[in-house]
Amino acid sequence: MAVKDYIRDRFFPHLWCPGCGHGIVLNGLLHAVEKLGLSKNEIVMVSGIGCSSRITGYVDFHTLHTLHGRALAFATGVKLSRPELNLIVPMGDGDALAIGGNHFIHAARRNIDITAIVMNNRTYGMTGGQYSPLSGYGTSATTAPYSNIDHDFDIARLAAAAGATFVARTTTYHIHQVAEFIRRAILHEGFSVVEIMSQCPTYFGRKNRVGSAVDMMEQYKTDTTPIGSKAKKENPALIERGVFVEKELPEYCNEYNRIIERAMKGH
Ligand SMILES: Cc1ncc(C[n+]2csc(CCOP(=O)(O)OP(=O)(O)O)c2C)c(N)n1
Ligand code: SF4
Repeated sequence: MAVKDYIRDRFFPHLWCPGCGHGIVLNGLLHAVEKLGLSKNEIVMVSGIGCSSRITGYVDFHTLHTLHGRALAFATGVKLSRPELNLIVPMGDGDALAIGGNHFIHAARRNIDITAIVMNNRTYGMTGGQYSPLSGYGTSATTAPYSNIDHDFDIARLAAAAGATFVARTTTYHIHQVAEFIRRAILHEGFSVVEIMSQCPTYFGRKNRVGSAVDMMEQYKTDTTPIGSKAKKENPALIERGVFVEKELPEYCNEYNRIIERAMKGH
């Protein structure tokens, strides 16, 4: 199947602003799925609410557009009832880590076989540029006109600490890595997290005067470095890109089936 066969033509043109990074993530996702040769019926994509969550409307898989912050809870239900399907959950940083933060931690802890894609634009794009937990100290937002006093945190480290068995990070500038990490995350059996730094020129970009979408992507190039690089040692402020965790641990649906079998046998 070709990449375009996975798209729902009827929902185009898309609603993202010119220069939004989320379309690049969609591109990477489609290439990952095409490379894996998955049939549309083998994929269930579940999303919450946000500009990022709109991805679900544009792909011709089984799709569920649910509640803000609750996509992983819905996806957990789907996966437990149909473990043979591939569950993909695209989320914004607000969706995944503000209102949905607890679901994120516990899905990781359970190691349920779901691919979580976190599109980190450091803002609530859909609702007009309020600050999110990932905005960072000293940034400006609609709700922080005199600068944000909340600190951010590292999504990849949180995911790893909570128990995710595949954790990777890249940016929309590194489009080949976007497709490759999503492909590996889908193949991985267990909870996988791919954080993709994805620019919101309309709100984060404008409020923080960081230039155009192209400028923001240039910054993804200059502000990031491969994991463990020499550059990171010289400049600790650089953000690391790459695969942080890739390990095998018992997967939740398999474990659950094992418990059901034991219960049926009565011991
Ligand atoms: C329960 C609930 N609370 C709040 C909202 C309003 N809301 C919709 S999207 C959103 C945040 C979107 O930000 P993010 O998840 O980071 O995605 P982005 O739009 O930046 O891609 C909020 C607060 C909602 N729809 N439902
Ligand atoms: S508001 Fe930001 S995140 Fe939403 S579509 Fe526009 S650029 Fe993208």
